[in-house]
Amino acid sequence: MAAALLILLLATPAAVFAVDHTVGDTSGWSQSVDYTTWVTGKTFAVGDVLVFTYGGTHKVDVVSKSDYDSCATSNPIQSFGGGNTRINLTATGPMYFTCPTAGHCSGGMKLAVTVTGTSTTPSGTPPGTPPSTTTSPPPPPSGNGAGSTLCNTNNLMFVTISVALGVVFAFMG
Ligand SMILES: [Cu+2]
Repeated sequence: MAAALLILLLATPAAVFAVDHTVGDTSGWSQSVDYTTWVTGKTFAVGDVLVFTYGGTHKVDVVSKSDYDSCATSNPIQSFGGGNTRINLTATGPMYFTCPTAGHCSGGMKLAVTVTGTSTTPSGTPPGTPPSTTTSPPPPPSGNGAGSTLCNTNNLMFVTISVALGVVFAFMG
């Protein structure tokens, strides 16, 4: 089981290591959390998920910055209810959430996050660059006498013997 899991991890692209952020942690989406404090120090990346859990008196609205600032509730970009809402973060930039229940946003039930690019992708090494495996011999020189031909033959024999020894040692070890 552990080996299978390891293989799965190794074979899985980095995007799978997305993070579920439970908004407000154990307090959830409620009036008792300061979400400005909650987001401090957290990183929200494309591919991550915001998980809102809340009671029946609340909802989750995705709103514009101006509606976030003013707590306007009449024109949400998206509106969710039901107590369990998962917001997939699909684009970089700021996102704004409020609770549209009267008085809740102005009471602090509002959340602003800034989504960054995928943080799990290591930088510097572009994918798809094959390691340099130059095992093919150089092209034989044309009409350059027996010396170089003999040299090539010796090299080939040396490589063959080395590989054979390597296989033997591998089996012994
Ligand atoms: Cu509310």
